[in-house]
Amino acid sequence: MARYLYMEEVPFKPQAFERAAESLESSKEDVKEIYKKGGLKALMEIPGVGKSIARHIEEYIKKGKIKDYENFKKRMPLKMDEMVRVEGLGPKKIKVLYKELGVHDLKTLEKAAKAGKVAPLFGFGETTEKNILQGLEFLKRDKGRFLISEILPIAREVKEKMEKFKGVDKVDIAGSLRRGKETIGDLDFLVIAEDSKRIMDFFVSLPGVEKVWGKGGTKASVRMRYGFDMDLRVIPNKSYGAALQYFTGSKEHNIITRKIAIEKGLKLSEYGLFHGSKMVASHTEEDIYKKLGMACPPPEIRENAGEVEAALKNELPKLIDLKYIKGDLHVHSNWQDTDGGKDSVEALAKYAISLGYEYIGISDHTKTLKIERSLNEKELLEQVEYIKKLNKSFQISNATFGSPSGSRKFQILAGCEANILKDGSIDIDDKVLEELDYVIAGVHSFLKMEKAEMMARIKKAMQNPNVDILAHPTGRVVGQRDEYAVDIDEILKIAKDTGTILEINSSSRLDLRDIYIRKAKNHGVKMIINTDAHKKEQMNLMEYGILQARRGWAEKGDIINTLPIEELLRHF
Ligand code: DGT
Ligand code: CA
Ligand code: CA
Repeated sequence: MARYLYMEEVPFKPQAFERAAESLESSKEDVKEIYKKGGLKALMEIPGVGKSIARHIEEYIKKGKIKDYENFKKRMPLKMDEMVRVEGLGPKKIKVLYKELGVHDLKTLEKAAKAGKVAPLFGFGETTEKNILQGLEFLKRDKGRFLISEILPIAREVKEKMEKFKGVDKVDIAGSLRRGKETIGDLDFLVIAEDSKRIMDFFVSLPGVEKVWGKGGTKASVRMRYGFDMDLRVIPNKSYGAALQYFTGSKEHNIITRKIAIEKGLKLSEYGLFHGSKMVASHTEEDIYKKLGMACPPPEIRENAGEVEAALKNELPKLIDLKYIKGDLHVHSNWQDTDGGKDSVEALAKYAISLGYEYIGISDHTKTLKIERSLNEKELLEQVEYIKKLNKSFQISNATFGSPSGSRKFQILAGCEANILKDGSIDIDDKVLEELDYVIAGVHSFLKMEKAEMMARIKKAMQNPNVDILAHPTGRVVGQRDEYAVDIDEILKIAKDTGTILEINSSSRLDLRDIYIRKAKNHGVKMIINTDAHKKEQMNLMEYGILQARRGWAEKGDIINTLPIEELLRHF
């Protein structure tokens, strides 16, 4: 709704709606319940919800729609939601496109841009037009796949609902989600249930199901209202392992495991591993792999990229796990944004403690970043002092952790996420950088440089002795934006030479791809898994960085935020 209001130039801020929406999304209690219990008054107690927004919520709960919103939409026939997905297009630009050219969806946008009508508009130009066309191409290529962090929470909810359903013994999510892929085509559920008809009826009537593609004896398929499909298969207990192995995939991994079975005079299918008509293994995945003469590869590496060879030699990697992570070093605080959108250093530290971490690093943006408010030298030094004091204060240092050498105190580290300027210099004075516990540097501007120029720029930054971590090294954002023109092999070489740590960014960037992580590991380049959280709950994104790292065969020793604080600090 905020986006539509923006278009209308209403006298109040659309941010008010965005804030309210965020607060509703992160609320543990269902808003309907809040309303049922306490009415309008209770709604107004939700942070960011005033009288007018509370009324809108009330109207929505009662009628399922909001009249003002419907009216806005009627007056503004714009497909805003799809248009803002084009990289670089925000409500302001979309408004100009609409007013000047009548552009109202991706189709009309493409037509206008291809006809060269966008460039002459005030505030647009050739570059913007080219970027819009590139953004459109990107959207087309990526169509039909969903970011893992959008899908996993919904998948878990569905799984839990089915697990609670009477007569259901077991539910698993197979397919690409089990393999932790960064994007997911569809969800594949496997269940063991007494009565397959009943669980299938339940499945096709789950909340969010928009369409039923099919429902047979043991298989059902639906479209969810978010746009993705879900398959359900009811599996007999005795072939569960075989089915899980088959439907986890990948297809390429399945092809090679079947080939190995054939070499042994066996036949592997989704029903089991057979010798002639005799089933020799099927109950668990481990049984099957064992009978094939190999260790069971973790789902994340089942891509036929060497895992089968390693499993046959019993040389599978011991993959990194969330439980080894001791802290998050890429977290933004309200020092860079006093608007109330972000959390205080204290709140972030407490949240980190609740996650079982031993340290957290605060890394606010620095001065030249225009999109977000950011810190200059003076403010950074103030923050260092502030964090020093906080570390001494009772509240946080109260948290201690068992370690071989006795108990340890939780610690907040003072860092920053500085900008790598066009010429490769850092936008903060080296004297100030030296005062920080660590420095993350990243490219945030001039993203479209030629490769040679971009590499010289990144190299110079990595060679700065004060730069410890290269943030989001390739700049890719899943589903939104391609990498900058970088040479990953060269980055790895520079990282090795300079001791720069590469970041696995767990947000929707996930730009250090699985193959790059594996290369880094093989080069002996150290990595760190960070969330880039802009509020405390986003520290939970760590899970996605872990999955990505696992897909890249990373082990505990490759990831520096598994280290206790003293050893971690030695890297900086
Ligand atoms: P997605 O949905 O595109 O993100 O990727 P997956 O891997 O979840 O693929 P999906 O849903 O088509 O199929 C689930 C699994 O079933 C897949 O990972 C392996 C297995 N599978 C599907 N089709 C074939 C096939 O033609 N041959 C073999 N060997 N396995 C298949
Ligand atoms: Ca799938
Ligand atoms: Ca599927």
